[in-house]
Amino acid sequence: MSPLQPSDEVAAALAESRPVVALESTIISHGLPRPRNLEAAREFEELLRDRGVTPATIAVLDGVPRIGLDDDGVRRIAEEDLAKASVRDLPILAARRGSGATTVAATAHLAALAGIRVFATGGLGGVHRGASDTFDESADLPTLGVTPITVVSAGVKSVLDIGATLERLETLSVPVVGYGTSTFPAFWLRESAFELDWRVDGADEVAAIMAARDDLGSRQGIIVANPIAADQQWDPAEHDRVLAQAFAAAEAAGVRGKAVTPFLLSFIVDASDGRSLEVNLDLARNNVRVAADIATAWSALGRAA
Ligand code: PSU
Ligand code: MN
Repeated sequence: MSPLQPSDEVAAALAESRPVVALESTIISHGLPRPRNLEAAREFEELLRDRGVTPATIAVLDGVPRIGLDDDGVRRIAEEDLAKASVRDLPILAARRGSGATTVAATAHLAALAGIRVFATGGLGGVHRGASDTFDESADLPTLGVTPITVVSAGVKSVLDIGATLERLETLSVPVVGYGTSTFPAFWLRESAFELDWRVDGADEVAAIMAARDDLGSRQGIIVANPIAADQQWDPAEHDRVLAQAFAAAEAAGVRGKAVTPFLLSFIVDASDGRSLEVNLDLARNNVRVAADIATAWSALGRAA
C-alpha cells in the first residue's frame, strides 16, 4: 500500500496523464513571511489551475505525506509552526504522526514517488559559504542526484557559494539548463558570474530532454534555471550593499551553523524594506508559469509517469 495520500484532483490528473506540477511547502512555512505566505501559496496554485495544470502542494500532515492539499492543508502550512522537513526527516515524521513542511529535497522525493515529473520552487538549497570547513551543503543537491524530477528554480541565493554549488551538481551528474539564458541566475539577480554549458529556449525542449533522459536510463533530476526578467530583478547595487551588511551583522552577532541562513534572510528582507521579498515573489511566480508550460509539454508527449 502506498504511504502517500494524493488529493482527488491530483490522483485523477495522474491517472489521465494530464499535467501536474509539484510545489514545496518550506518556501511557504519558512521562506516567506506571514501573511504574504498564505496569499502566495494560494496564488501559485491558482496560476497553475489557470493554465489547466493541477497543483500538487506537498507537505507531511499528521504523519501522512500529502500530495496536493485542500484549503485547510494550505492554511496549515502557512499558519502553523511546522518543522522544516528534508528527506531524512520523512520516516520519523511518518512513524510519529508528525507534521512538517517539505524542502526541495523532500518535495522532490515525494513527488517522484507519486509519479509527478515537474516541480516549481523559488531557489534551491546549495553549498554554503565556508562549507570547506563546515561541510554545510543542502540535501537538495544529493537528492536531485537520485530523483527523477525536473525542478524549475531561479538558481540559488547569493548568500550561498554559487560556484561550489555548480561544481557539486556536476559531480552529482545533475543536468543544469538555462531557460532562455546561458548564465546561471542568482535568485534575486538575473545573472551570477557563472556560465552554463546548456541553454534551452522553450518548454518543448525541456520535455524532449526529459524523454531522452528516461530512454538513457539516467536517474538524476534536471534543473531548469529560470532567471528573473531584467526589469523585475533587485537593484544590483542595493543587493550587494545589503548582503555585505547582512554578513557583517551575522558575524557580529556570532551566528553559526543552521541559524546563519534564517538570520541572513530575515535581515535582508528588513534591510531592503521588503524590496527583496517582492523580487522573491515575482521569481517564484515566473517559475510556476514555466513549470506549467513544461508539464503541459511533457503531458503532450504522451509518456507521462
Ligand atoms: N532557498 C530559498 N528559499 C527557500 C529555501 C531555499 O530561496 O525557502 C528552502 C527550500 O525549501 C530548500 C531549503 O529546499 O530551504 C534548503 O535548506 P537547507 O539548506 O537546510 O537544506
Ligand atoms: Mn545545512
